Amino acid sequence: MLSKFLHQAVQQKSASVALLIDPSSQVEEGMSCLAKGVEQGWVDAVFYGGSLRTHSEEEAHWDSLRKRIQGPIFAFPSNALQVHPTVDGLLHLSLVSGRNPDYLIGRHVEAAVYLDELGIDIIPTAYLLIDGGKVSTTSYITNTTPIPSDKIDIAYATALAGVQLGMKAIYLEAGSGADNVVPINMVKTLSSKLDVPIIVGGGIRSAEQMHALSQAGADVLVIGNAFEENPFEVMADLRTFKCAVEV
Ligand code: 1GP
Repeated sequence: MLSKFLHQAVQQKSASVALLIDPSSQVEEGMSCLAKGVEQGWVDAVFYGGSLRTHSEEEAHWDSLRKRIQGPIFAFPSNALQVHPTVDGLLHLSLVSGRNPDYLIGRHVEAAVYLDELGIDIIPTAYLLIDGGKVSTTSYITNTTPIPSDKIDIAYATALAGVQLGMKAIYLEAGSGADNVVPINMVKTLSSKLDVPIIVGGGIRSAEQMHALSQAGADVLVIGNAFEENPFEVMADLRTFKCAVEV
């Protein structure tokens, strides 16, 4: 199901949108808003994951999400051992912008047999952390340095290496709650040169940013913090973004 979602995202003329739900956050008040967004087609998928979580929180959130969201839910985990067995697919992230072996391959070895037994759709994804203007949780937790936002050549070479190693998608991550989204020129360069879906997240807060990143060639936009803080405003922005595309 995740392969199909990414394939469709590439075919469409504007970016698909995924809302990132963190199991450790309080999203209950936004749940009906999210359900409506999925129903109306303003939200194309839910990504599920975060850096910090507990098992009990995950179960409660998962049950609630599954009951109320009539759309695909894909795992976007910091630890693949925490992937829920009934998820619709997994973005299996390797942090190729960093040089921490745990996040390049170590965690993947630990989770490999478990994931194989689940039999879910796994998309190997080159995860590039780009400097978003402040220290991100990902950078701190993984003890890695982001790629400077003006180093488009390094970002391109890193993503290209990921593709050469067989990765099926690129995730450009400015970091959750980033001050600056991934630079438009970086998205443009990578999307024009690489033949895999480009997923972009971190700091997206407005319909204008969605439009600019989509125009630059992003295939999927991921929005987390802004939705947690003000779900109704984000849904209004999504409606503006999607309607502008249809006109
Ligand atoms: C984080 O890219 C996602 O992994 C989303 O970032 O929370 O800033 O929207 P935000």
